[in-house]
Amino acid sequence: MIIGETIVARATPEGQAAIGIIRVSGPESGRILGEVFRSRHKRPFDHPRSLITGVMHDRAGNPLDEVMVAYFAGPRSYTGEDMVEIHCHGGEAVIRTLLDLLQDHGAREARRGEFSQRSFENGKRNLLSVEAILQLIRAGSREQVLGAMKALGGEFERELRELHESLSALLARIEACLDFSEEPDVQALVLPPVQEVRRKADQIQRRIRRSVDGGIETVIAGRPNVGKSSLMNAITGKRTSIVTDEPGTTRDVVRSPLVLNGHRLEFVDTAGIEGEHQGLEKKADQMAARLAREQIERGDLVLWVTDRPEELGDSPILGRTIRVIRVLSKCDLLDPLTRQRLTAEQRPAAFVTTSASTGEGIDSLLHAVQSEVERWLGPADGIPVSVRQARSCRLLDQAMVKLQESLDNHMLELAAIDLRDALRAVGQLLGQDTEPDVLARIFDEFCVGK
Ligand SMILES: Nc1nc2c(ncn2[C@@H]2O[C@H](COP(=O)(O)OP(=O)(O)OP(=O)(O)O)[C@@H](O)[C@H]2O)c(=O)[nH]1
Ligand SMILES: [Mg+2]
Repeated sequence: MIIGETIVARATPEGQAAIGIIRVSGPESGRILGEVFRSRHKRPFDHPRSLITGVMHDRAGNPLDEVMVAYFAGPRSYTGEDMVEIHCHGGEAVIRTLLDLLQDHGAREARRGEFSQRSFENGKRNLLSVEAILQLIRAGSREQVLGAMKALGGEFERELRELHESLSALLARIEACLDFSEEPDVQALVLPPVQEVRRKADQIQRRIRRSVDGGIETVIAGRPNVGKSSLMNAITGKRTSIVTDEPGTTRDVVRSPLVLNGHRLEFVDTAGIEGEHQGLEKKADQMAARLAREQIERGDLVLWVTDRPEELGDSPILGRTIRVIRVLSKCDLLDPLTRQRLTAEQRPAAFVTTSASTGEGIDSLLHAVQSEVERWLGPADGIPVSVRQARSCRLLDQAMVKLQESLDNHMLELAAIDLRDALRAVGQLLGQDTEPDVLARIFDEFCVGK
């Protein structure tokens, strides 16, 4: 990246809107603004960080739009450089014309995430807060907004720095003990700080929310005609999927979104599948079954539906699927004796009994889905971590487990190695010494203009 260049991009999305915002950043921002903007009242440079009304002009003096501009003198700006924000009318042609004008006067079109990258490289933001901004923009629910704001507010960073300090202190203590490891009270000496780092590391692990791209795919699967589509409609409260009494009704994959306690889910209704040797006659049926299997493999969570209690233990095709909730459907059709037996047998969370016809059990099913998602990803308003950060969290977790083992076995040398691993993981989470290609990947996920 060449810091000397002045960059320009729209900050608002394409399409018509009341206003559009264009951002300019770099040393030439002020010069360019002076050339294209005229105001009858004030000069933006005399009133930095305030909105000034005026008109944009091309080189020939033609007025192009009435706008409001704000001038930010570096380093007091988002990027840390001189910046201009232009609030223009939100028409495509207006914005395009102004972008061309600004480029004509020497600005270059910004790459994705370039504004944030400059803010990072100029020391305005660290990697954690840059990534928190990305999570905030992507948040799909109020809870996720709250979670991203916790990270942006520095809460996560503070906890990580505390853990980093405790780990370093413990390492120093263990290294000091290494020469005396024969002495019986060495263990007692390191035990309290070990408990403290464990507590801090656990707290961090508990409070984070791992991210998945898009909604959490929750696939509804089972044999034909067990009531999958009816269940999908009952869950989402919409008639997205066709229901008939004939097996083989659903062929295409039908999707319906739902926000569940702050988690963005995408329910996916699939065609029925039989065991491996099903004799499907029609090509369309065969293709539908293949599509369903692919969905099951790809899904984040599978609701395996059956209408026969004796089949609750079966899972013919769930080989590699990790997260499965078993659902007994059509429970309104069960005879009272079977119902009684099932209630008596039912271990908590082993399966959920539902009826799409009466609505029974739908809430319990949603509860089970929520618990499963939170067990996997953490709470919806937890501090969001990127895939990169999630990897570091896993390393931290592994290092803490090994640390405990090494200490249990009185191997202080090994414990020191584990502590260094843990420190490295926390350092990665804090964005210290991040490789350039990792940085490039992070900023590439942003939109242009951010
Ligand atoms: N009594 C009762 N009938 C149900 C219930 N849920 C579904 N059914 C009936 O079961 C039949 C099949 O329902 P669907 O929802 O189409 O089942 P499906 O699993 O999607 O079927 P395919 O797409 O063909 O695999 C229909 O006649 C539904 O009315 C229920 O909870 N109780
Ligand atoms: Mg169906």
